[in-house]
Amino acid sequence: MIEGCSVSPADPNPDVHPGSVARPDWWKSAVVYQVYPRSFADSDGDGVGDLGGILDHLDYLELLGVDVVWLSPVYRSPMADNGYDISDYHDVDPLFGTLEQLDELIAQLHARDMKLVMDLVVNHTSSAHAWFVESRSSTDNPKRDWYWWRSPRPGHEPGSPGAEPTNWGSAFSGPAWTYDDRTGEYYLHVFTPHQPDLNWENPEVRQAVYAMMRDWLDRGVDGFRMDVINVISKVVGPVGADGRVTLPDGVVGGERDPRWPGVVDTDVFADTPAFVLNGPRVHEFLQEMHRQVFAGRPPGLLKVGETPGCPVEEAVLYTDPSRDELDMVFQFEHVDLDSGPKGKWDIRPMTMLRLKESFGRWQNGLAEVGWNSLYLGNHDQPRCVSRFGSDAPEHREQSAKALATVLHLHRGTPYIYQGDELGMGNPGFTRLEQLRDVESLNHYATAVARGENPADVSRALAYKGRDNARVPMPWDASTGAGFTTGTPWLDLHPLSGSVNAAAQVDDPDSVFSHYRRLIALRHAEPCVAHGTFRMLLANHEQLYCFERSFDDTRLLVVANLSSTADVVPDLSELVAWSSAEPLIASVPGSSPTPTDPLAPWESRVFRLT
Ligand code: TEU
Repeated sequence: MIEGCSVSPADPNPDVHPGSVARPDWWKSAVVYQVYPRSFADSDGDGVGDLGGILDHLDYLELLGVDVVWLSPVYRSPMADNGYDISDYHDVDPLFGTLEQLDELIAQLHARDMKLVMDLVVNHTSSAHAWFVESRSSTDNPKRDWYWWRSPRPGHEPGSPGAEPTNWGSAFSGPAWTYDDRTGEYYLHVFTPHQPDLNWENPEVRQAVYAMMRDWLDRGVDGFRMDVINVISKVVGPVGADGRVTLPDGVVGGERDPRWPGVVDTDVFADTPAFVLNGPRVHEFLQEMHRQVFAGRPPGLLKVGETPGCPVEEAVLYTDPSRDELDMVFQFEHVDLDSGPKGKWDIRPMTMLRLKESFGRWQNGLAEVGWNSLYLGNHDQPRCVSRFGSDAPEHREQSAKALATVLHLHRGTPYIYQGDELGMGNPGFTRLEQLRDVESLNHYATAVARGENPADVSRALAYKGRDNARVPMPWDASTGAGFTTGTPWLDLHPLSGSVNAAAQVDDPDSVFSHYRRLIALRHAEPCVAHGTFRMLLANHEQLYCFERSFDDTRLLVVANLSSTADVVPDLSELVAWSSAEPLIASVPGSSPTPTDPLAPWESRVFRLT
């Protein structure tokens, strides 16, 4: 039994326990842990994390109590985007290990009542994938239409700026088309030129993807996190003179599509999201995928879709169980709250009120139908403590706990990004040379080329760049932080000496132990997974409070998401209780009541009767 918590972390999750027939919605009481393999643990000393490193740390994940591991890509890849550019879906990249090790990981996780969810990256492949190599070989190759090849814009010198078939911009800077002088045509890539988009209009493409997915399910994986899955259906125009559907131009310099304030330079390009997000056939494709891949398989699989630019009403369509599409989606609204009109790098202050407003709307929007995924961080976002909390030394730990308390007690499935359970903050990059992420480096080059002040661009990258999340996992205080015996591919976190797993796993007051308590509570208390949600004090600038109710159980969550001391929650008008049993208290040794003043970043959970 962990001090300060009435449930034992050892209690397995009844909905996930292999002994029990999995509920179709088992994932409502599950907690998912995201592993970014490059940065988790290196077992062969080459400075890059790998499957061997993950196998070496399964006891850690079991101790934490998570039910599912989401593994970011480990497939063969030229690593133009750290694996989100796949050249062979059926093999593991030697950098990460072997297929045998992956089979071992599946077996070992299953032996520990845990599941493995693979990353499915099928909006695009790598330009090194055999499909694309064939497709680009000639205009009449049978796989030509597996990708989006189009002729240069008439009246323009092929390969010259403006000759692209449409004026769409890439999400990683520059145009969304690259000229291939071998066949005199352009191919589409919403991300880098090394990530050509698959043409999902072509049924052969869809069948090839479904076959690959079935192979992985037959191999024992328990589901997929589907990369930018709401980008697979493009807005197409009428069939053109070349017998292929046309793709429409957008308005250059027009309003930026607020749904996905990526980095498309709308002064030069049209805002691509308008033509690729939640496209006309996306639901049809997902329902077909369900029929051809998941239907008839035992419950217990997870389908989570990454859906940038997905509004609440669209999320209901994706996650309504009666539509057989997805179990839940990663929506981006709260991770774009600090993006200004010029997009992701136009940094605006993140406010708790705006976070509360957004989360509250998503809780209400999917209260009856659909399901939320709950996350504050992942491999594409800066560390949540630095962005939503406070990484000031005196507040970092409590704010890490408070963010976790608030997130994990919402209605939805929580996702922990590796290192958040240790309270890791941004490392404080100061030099461009420290960065490795293609999105950040492309943005720096493009922004400086168009005259932006390099120092301003560097500041934006240091605050919001994806490398913030990709700093190697600090396992202990040794030279290589227990991550590697070699030279890490990305600098270790400057606080690895004090903020590391070894320093926390046996400390009942650590951020790690706080996460264990929250996970144990979700496993033991059905109200956490299945209860209704009611926001309280919606306009309070410091407090984030809400009530969860299920049958005759009521839970009250009270958190001070500010550095202000002695904040008193006036809940008298809103909630009635005769007794309030503290279930989670972030301040060690405290036994608070619901109306006691809260210290900076203090958080509490009560069972009300
Ligand atoms: O991310 C898609 C996506 O939305 C991100 O590009 C995001 O907008 C951006 O990084 C935030 O700045 C997925 C993967 O998670 C990401 O790692 C890949 O780079 C991308 O798709 C392409 O596969």
